[in-house]
Amino acid sequence: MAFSEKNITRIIVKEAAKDWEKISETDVVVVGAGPAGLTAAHYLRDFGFDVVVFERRLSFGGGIGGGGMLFHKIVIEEDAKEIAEEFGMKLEEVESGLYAVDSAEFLAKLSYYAIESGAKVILGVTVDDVVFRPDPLRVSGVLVQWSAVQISGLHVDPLMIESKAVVDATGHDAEVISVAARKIPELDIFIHGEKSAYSEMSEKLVVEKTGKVAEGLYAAGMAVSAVHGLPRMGPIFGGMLLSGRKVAEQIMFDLKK
Ligand code: 48F
Repeated sequence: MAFSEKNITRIIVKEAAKDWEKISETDVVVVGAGPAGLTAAHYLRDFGFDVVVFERRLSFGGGIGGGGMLFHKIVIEEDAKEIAEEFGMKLEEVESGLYAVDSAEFLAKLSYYAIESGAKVILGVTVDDVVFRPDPLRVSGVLVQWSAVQISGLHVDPLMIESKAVVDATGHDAEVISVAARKIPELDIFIHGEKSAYSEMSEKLVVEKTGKVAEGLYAAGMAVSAVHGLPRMGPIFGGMLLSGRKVAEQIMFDLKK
């Protein structure tokens, strides 16, 4: 088989350009490939939407890989067992209603199922702003930049993506919603900021409060806690799975109307 370096370059540039052309207009942008974002991406694809996940880092999983203080286990509670099993996880019931999973297994299987369902995951890209339209006021996309460019501090204009819905699954800082709250005051979003830990309460509230924060803009996972001032919960992850599924269901309901 004959090929040279130019073939490798051409394939990479052409194929990546094809993807970017396609995702410049997509149904749903998910920001962050942590547990909430990956779960949301999987269910959104199941509901038939085109989904792109932008992840700042060059790896999946957000806070999963670190387990609990680097011990390689995470905990899932009974309510989320069904979702974890749908993702093929082997759950070990250690106490009544509490299951332990290896962080590597949790991370790999969530990532696998998000990709397998057809979500396009692009690593090394940071979302640093949103697109909006007045009349009716709504968020209608995101601005994206290579994370490497952001880190370098170079002034490079980003590219823009149009979408019907944006999911902030960026974790504890709710980065996308924070930017929207600051730059589009008409959206009337107030970021309360996360509280100290109360795990049981937090697991329940994070799911209850998951959903739309403005037209076209949704919160999932720990971004929900930041926006609504909920307590944190540490390395118990059932709420992240349930929140990811719930945001997908809400978007399906809103977009199919
Ligand atoms: O932080 P992260 O895991 O958020 P999550 O899905 O889950 C929280 C848990 O990991 C844990 C917890 C619950 O038990 O307390 O902390 O809510 O994943 C967020 C991902 O988003 C990426 C970030 O690198 C991480 O992988 N991210 C953050 N900001 C941006 C971003 C951004 N502006 N653009 C792209 N990716």
